[in-house]
Amino acid sequence: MEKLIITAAITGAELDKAKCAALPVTADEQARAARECVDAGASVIHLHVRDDAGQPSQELEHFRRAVEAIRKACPVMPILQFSTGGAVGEAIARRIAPLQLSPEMASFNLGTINFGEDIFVNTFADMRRLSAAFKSHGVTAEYELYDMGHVDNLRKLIKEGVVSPPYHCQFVLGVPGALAGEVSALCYLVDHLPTDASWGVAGIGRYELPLAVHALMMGGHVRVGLEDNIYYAKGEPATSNAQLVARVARIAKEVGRGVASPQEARRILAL
Ligand code: KMH
Ligand code: ZN
Repeated sequence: MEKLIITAAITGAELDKAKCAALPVTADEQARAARECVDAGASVIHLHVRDDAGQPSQELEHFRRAVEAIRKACPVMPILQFSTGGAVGEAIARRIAPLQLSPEMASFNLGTINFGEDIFVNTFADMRRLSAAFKSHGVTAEYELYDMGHVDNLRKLIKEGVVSPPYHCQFVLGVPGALAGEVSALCYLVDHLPTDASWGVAGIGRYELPLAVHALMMGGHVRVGLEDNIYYAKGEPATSNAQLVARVARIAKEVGRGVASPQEARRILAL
């Protein structure tokens, strides 16, 4: 089986320190978190950034300073995967903007969902616009799928020639308002992917650990981190992103699945 790529979603856009004391928010905190996650086995950092007030931002300068801090803190540079999802409600033009910095990867959301009490909007027009920006800045996409129909959306975009390989897919399961993180849902999604796609899974909240364990046995990759889940166990807050990464790396090693370094992940993802 291919080595396991662990992605750490370290910050997200929906949380703050009042909800999660361990959440890295400043560039320095994000750099420290990224370093600890790489040391624990992560090869990809899914990156949202914040402004000086700690609010979610898609501004280039805030991405720049986070990247700079991470570069300084990490002797082995992880793959940085910028978020083009941003915070719920953010306009598509602002979400696309960080692609101008040509990160190695960025997220590409494949459809509209309810997101708690809000709506996370990703129309086909948004996706076409996003794809054009990925192409013009030479950025590799990670496709985010939150619902069963999102595999059909991917197939439609492929058929229309809007997107082209590689198709790295992340199933983000358990968002309130979208598909729950049941193993049967994961199996459906895996079975319906284009044959040349690779996949990973990000279970939200209580789904994080069981989906991670299933994915690593099924040959998929895994995303964990405080963006997705703030608990280590029921009623026990996670103390850091690295704590969540280390557990997955430990389980992977126990079951004989090697964990990819950032360089190995670059090869696997054809970056
Ligand atoms: N913050 C969510 C509304 C992404 O990073 O691409 C969207 C999100 C997805 O986090
Ligand atoms: Zn995100």
